[in-house]
Amino acid sequence: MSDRIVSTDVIITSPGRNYVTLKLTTADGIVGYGDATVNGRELAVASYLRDHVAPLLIGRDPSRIEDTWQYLYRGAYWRRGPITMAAIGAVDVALWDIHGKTLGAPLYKLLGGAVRDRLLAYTHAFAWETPALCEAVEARREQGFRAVRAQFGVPGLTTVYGVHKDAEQYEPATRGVAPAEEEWDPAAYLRHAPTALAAVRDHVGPELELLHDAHHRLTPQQAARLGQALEPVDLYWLEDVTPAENQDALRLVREHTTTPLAIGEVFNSVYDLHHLVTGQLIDFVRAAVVHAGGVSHLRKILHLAEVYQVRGAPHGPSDVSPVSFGASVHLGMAAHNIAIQEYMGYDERVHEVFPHAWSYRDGHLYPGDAPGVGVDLDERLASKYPYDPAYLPVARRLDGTLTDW
Ligand code: CS2
Ligand code: MG
Repeated sequence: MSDRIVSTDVIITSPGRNYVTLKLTTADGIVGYGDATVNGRELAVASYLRDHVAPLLIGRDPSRIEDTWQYLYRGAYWRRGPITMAAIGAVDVALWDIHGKTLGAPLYKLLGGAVRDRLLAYTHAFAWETPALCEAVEARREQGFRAVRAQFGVPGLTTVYGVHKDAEQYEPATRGVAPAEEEWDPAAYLRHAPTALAAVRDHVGPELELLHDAHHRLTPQQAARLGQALEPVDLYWLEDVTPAENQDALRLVREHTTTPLAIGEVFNSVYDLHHLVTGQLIDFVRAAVVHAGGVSHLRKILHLAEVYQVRGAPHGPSDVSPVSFGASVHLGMAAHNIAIQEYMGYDERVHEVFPHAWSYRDGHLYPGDAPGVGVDLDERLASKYPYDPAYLPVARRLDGTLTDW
């Protein structure tokens, strides 16, 4: 007789930042974990799982991964959206984890096996001033990274998202019951960005891959101008230039620049990006295992993208837990058109709470050969870090109007 799911648990822990983890246990005693973290909306997805999904899972055959995905997606009248898709993603990853453990095989072997020996990673460097930014990028290269995202301060502003003035790592969310407020001025940013990034390119030479993230804050015309101005810098990509809802914006940007474009960390399903892919308006799709319905759905997105020579580059900030990050590394090992995986890195406490088989070495990621996803949860340690409200900041332009994410 096939195995059955006999219990479900949703565990929220905050070892430096909040994570939501789904734990499924089978009658045979096999445990699978899935990540359901939605930065700043953790309790909403925990409730979706506990109140609306967990009761449907009891008694199910855990090997029916695709059927369970279809049941949770098509069976719910209210489809898509970040909360629903993160919940479905958590179930999907937990089921793949159980499947791998049942068969004694690491996830990437179940996804068709390795198509590469190692997965290229990129990480972040930031500094307020340009000389310090050049040093920060160089320091990342010394740690072995071959691809680095560079973010910088803007003269005239006092704050810029992702650029902490006195910290080596940045954390996207800040503790508290309401978002912090930051400043934003597109004109000041556009005056400064080409100079800052050209200085970094001069400093590091031609070989290091450089990336930059505009965090959805430009109009199509501003984004087109920026893309053009950055062509001599030879970026690996320019990310999230315009708000994700207005997809036609990318047509205008595309028509004016050969700078490669990446978008999609906030996309939840293939329906959010199919026009971008089929219209060949982007070069990289950044959807993540956790936010785009798990391994099963991200794989479908990648298959569509493959037809149009659009490559995958999954989102991997600190707010993607080591569980779905691990699943993403397995997928990156097995999916031919994944180009690169973001690896922001984790606080030491996070590594301790989520012991994992995946590893980083010399600019690359390795999934490891533990069965399933190969990431555990130390529940005793997790319970020492209770949920602590934290939010992404919001930004206002200099006249006080709220700007886009
Ligand atoms: C960023 C993230 O990693 C990235 O590319 O855009 O820091 C993003 O802002 C956060 O993950 C939002 O939760
Ligand atoms: Mg980003």
